[in-house]
Amino acid sequence: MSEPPLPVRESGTPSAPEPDPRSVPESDTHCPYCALQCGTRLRGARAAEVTVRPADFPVNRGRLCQKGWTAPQVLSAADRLTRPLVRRPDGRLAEASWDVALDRVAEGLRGIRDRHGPDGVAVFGGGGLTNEKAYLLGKFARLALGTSQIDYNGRFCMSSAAAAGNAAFGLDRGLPFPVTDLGEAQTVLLAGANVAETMPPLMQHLDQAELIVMDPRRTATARRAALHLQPAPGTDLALALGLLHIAAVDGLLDRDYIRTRTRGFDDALRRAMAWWPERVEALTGVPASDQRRAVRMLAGARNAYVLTGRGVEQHSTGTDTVAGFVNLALALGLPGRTGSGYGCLTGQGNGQGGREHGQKADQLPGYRSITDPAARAHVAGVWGVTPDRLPGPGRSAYELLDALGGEHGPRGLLVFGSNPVVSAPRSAHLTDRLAALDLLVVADFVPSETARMADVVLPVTQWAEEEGTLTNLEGRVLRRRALLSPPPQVRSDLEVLRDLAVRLGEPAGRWSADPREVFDELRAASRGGRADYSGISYRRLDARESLHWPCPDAPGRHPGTPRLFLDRFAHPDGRARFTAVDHQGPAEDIGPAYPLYATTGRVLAHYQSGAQTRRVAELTGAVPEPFVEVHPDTAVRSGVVDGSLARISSARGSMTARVRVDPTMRLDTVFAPFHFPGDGRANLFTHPALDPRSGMPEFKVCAVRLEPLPGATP
Ligand SMILES: Nc1nc2c(c(=O)[nH]1)N[C@H]1C(S)=C(S)[C@@H](COP(=O)(O)OP(=O)(O)OC[C@H]3O[C@@H](n4cnc5c(=O)[nH]c(N)nc54)[C@H](O)[C@@H]3O)O[C@H]1N2
Ligand SMILES: Nc1nc2c(c(=O)[nH]1)N[C@H]1C(S)=C(S)[C@@H](COP(=O)(O)OP(=O)(O)OC[C@H]3O[C@@H](n4cnc5c(=O)[nH]c(N)nc54)[C@H](O)[C@@H]3O)O[C@H]1N2
Ligand code: SF4
Ligand SMILES: [Mo]
Repeated sequence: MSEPPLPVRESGTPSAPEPDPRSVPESDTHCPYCALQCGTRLRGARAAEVTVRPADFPVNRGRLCQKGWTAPQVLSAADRLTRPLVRRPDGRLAEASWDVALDRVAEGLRGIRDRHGPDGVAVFGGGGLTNEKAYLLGKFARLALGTSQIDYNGRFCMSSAAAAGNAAFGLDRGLPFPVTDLGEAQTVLLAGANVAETMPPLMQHLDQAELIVMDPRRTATARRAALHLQPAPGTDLALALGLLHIAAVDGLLDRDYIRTRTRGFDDALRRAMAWWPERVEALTGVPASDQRRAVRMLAGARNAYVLTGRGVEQHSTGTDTVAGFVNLALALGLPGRTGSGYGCLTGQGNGQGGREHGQKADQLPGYRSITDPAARAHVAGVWGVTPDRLPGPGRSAYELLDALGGEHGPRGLLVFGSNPVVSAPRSAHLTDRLAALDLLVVADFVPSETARMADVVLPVTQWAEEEGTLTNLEGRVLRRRALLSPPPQVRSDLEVLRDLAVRLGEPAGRWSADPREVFDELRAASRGGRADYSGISYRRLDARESLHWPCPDAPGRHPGTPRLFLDRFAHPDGRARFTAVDHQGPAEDIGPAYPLYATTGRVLAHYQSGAQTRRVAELTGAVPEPFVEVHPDTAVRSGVVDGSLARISSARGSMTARVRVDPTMRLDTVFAPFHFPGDGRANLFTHPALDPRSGMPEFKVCAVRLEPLPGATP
């Protein structure tokens, strides 16, 4: 797929006069990247001069990772989008005025709607959007477009843990406790999480604990562990069942807790009893003695936590697998106790808030269900419409992308805050789907691989140029504060949505683009919902109050809820639920044609699709190109050598990557990061099988073949 060249900008941003050093602006805000949302203090009068240092914030306590330190460089990226771009008849993207660009979008959307009905247009959002943006995007889809077809990249992220958390606890908040509580732990099980690379400042909260790390690779995190369990990809549920089995047989269950605080234990245990240690060892490769040691470490600790990451969640059996780990935690009496617990390590900057305010296909703000008549009536009331104006649930993310441009699928797509050309599974197919659209609109601040395919590209503000709120992995609501004003021709996502809504015939009074006003509307929409923000205000956040939702607008000032479930779980009877789950293999197994498991994930230096971090010299210097980790013996068998280029192929497609031989890899498994574009996309080979309960794709396991790149010199 050739990408049309981008226009050369005619003139740079006019340079401002030299700032007076005594009046250099400063701003306390948070990192633009991951869900840890490290507190930062920015300083600088111009984009190219912004410096960052850690602010006084309990989550990162004086630390940042390499991405956080270099984040300001994206503000002045050489190819930063500073003017709207519209595709011309000759196929080239050319600069245009906002009026021309927005008219083209509105006209295109209206035309598709006339021909195909409101579900002919779709919206794809992101977990990096502020709460205000996520909220307004959901409202825009339902009201201004009238479409049910909205979903977002969080579906690819923590949706399995969310589904399992809702089922077990009656509520989904990634960590139901502040990260500082982890400092009390004696033992922490990290199941499929590589926090030393994905959330480095979190490691300081784990310094006191003995870590058990469950990962097919010997990661930086695994190297810090007291015990590293190295299962084959996609076998975690068997391992979780095996650990529960051992706890039961060895008399390590918390019987009192199980009796008084949970339901459904017997059925769950019955399944686990079929997974004795030797059977688990045969399937997973984890020695029975290590399984026993893990259970003793967890059950014998005064305080212990079980934390899951994408490694166990991004599977077509992800929800059941998380349930297996929740069952283990419940059987040991951990959740809902001070100093112990279960949590999912949410990933994106606003991965938590982004899943609460209505950009999900089945959801209305406040973590409400779009099929619940009372929820519809409440939200319609806040929006000033009758409930019958709200569409029903739409397709989940991959199903939505897969349907684009097809006979019954949407013909137009608006993308805010995602780069699915790189990050969605089976990306060659996805690129075809995007190319089949009548209208693709992308709002971004850099020409991402997805933006390069668009008919209209809308240049938007970046984190240091905007106000808003995000909710971090602990459910703590944080203020993003502007340091700089944006480049002159750049608008905020909120302004873009308002301008489009008005062009589509919505009354202007219904669409504020002021973040504070949008937040106040979000508060009202969330009032009484599961994620209740009604007691949170910019004023309280700016007074440096630490506020975790739920925080209802109660008489007096609700202090927020840093710790959930201490008295009761969120089900009506106050009890947590075990789920009776059993192991199932991955959607695709290895065989003669594709003899190796491939798994995918992250490296410290890059973020997600790399759209931002591949524009930072220091980060591309650290990891310049795609690579594949492989055991030396497997490399020999595959005919590839360290440092050469190889092809990793599945039944869906091939990725090209530089070979990194690593003797700590399993013989049957290779690993590739998904941060790179073009032929280096790991998602060219990943499997799009979806978890039936969460819609999560099988990013973490499929069958591949490794071979030398034809024509490349070894
Ligand atoms: N540097 C960096 N940090 C990030 C991000 C980033 O892109 N870059 N993204 C943020 C986001 S959105 C997220 S979701 C988080 C993700 O944070 P993590 O979940 O820590 O990240 P991953 O690397 O996707 O997966 C973690 C580990 O799972 C292992 N794994 C693969 N398959 C399996 C399996 O079948 N079983 C088990 N047990 N483990 C398996 C991988 O080897 C990998 O080391 O990181 C956040 N932080
Ligand atoms: N193979 C494989 N694939 C994966 C994963 C994996 O582990 N393996 N992990 C999955 C996970 S966990 C995730 S979270 C996804 C993430 O994948 P993506 O959704 O592609 O995430 P990003 O690369 O962060 O893309 C965000 C895009 O939006 C832009 N952007 C950032 N902030 C804003 C904003 O406020 N407004 C607008 N308009 N644009 C903004 C950025 O410049 C960037 O182009 O990838 C998934 N894909
Ligand atoms: S750990 Fe996450 S929030 Fe903290 S500096 Fe790194 S990317 Fe930013
Ligand atoms: Mo994620």
